[in-house]
Amino acid sequence: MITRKSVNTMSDAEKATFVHALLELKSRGEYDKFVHWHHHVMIPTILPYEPRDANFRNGAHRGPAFLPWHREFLMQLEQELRTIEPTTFIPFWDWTADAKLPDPASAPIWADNFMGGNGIESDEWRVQTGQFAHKAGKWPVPPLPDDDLPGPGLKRQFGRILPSLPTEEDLKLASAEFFYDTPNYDRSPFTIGFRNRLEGWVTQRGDSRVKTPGSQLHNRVHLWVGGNMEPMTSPNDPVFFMHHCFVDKVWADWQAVQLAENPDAAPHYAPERDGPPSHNLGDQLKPWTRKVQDVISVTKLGYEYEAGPSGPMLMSVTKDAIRRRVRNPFWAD
Ligand SMILES: [Cu+2]
Repeated sequence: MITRKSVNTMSDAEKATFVHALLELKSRGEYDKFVHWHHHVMIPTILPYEPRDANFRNGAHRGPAFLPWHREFLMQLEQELRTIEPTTFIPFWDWTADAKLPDPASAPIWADNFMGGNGIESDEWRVQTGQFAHKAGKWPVPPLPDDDLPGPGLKRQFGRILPSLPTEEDLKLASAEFFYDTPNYDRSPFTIGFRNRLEGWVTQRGDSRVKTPGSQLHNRVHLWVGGNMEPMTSPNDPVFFMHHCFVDKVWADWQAVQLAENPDAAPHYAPERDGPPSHNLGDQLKPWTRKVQDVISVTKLGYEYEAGPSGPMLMSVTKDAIRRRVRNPFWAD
């Protein structure tokens, strides 16, 4: 069983091992296929009455398969990293913890011994510190599709597009959702469900309880980091995987709560069938072989999440609720 830890509880040795595995994978020419997989999954998977537009929905985003596709994607990377460093794992970046810091740029994830820090404007927003910095010469990244920033190298622009990371309070709006996803299984701000919330499409337009304008949760983190995290080639920034690892942990926590509270509604995924192609429970997670239904249980897949600060907090609230329900069958929250 692989235990994925928080970036904030990893030892320096574990960080060094993880960084080494990434750099080695890159030098072997095996990392860039992850960027291409993410980029090329832009296959439109639309229902007959929907617009013929790849941006409407694709096999990995803006629909129910967002979470299972990225779960498989993370496992594919982790498996390859472990052929280089057999004890390594993908750590999760709890951005709600960093949102509490006076300066999230000072968080451990951006330290010199890990992901390196923000970019600087005088150098086309290239990252200056750590092993992934352009000048360290170990992490080649092609130019962004941006005429104003024509040069290569890893780039970040913390807080420039959106000024803040999502908070614990923001995340609770997603964790409190009962349905995994609902028709039309899209990215409308009005589409109800855990997946659409966590992906970040339910904005103030769709729900007045949302505190900050603009993109939420998963999407907001891509935009807050900026630079290479903006386009569909976002795995060019290795922080992509730590971000998505936390998204996957939030899903795993939600699944555990749902299984405890509403076991009859398992597998807690929708649609089971007749939804957009590539997004149904029995559909294949392209370009790999596993199907959505094969990646529902993290335990069956052979990994678990270390109980980070957000885990027990979410669970303890819910455990109380479960206890109340078990004791009193007529209880309603
Ligand atoms: Cu993402």
